[in-house]
Amino acid sequence: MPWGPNLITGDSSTFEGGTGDWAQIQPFDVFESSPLQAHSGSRSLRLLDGPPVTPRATIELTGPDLIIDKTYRVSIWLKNAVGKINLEFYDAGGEPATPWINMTAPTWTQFSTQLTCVTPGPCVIKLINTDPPSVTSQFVDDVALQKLITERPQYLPLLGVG
Ligand SMILES: [Ca+2]
Repeated sequence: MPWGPNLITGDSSTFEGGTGDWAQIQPFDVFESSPLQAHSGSRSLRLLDGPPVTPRATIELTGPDLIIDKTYRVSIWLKNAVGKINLEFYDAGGEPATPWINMTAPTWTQFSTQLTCVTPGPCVIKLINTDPPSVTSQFVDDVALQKLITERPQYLPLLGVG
């Protein structure tokens, strides 16, 4: 599917100079821009929720406004997720078309989820550690939010379009 340019820019996407606009909702032990791993550039976001764990340690990014009835995709690259991390994506009304995916990724792997905006306004992207404790760091890089450019006839999800 043809996706538009990344609507998330700077450190919130690349983590090259910091953690951008990401906020800790339930704190991780480590939440930092790190040179230990990078999917692109030289840094990524390092997350660690070591014991004693924070239940459902969560970070959140408030993204740009979504346009009603338009479809958007959020994607991230994830490495070293031996536990489970959820990627959640909501519109301004908290309406998740596909509310979350579980991610396990020993090597750099791209995950994405999408929704069609029901309530216009700023979207929210969340990463939630759902299976603590993690004894190793997990790394996130290249966060992208893209709008579907060309509306095509809707195919059944089972056809795997996308
Ligand atoms: Ca990077």
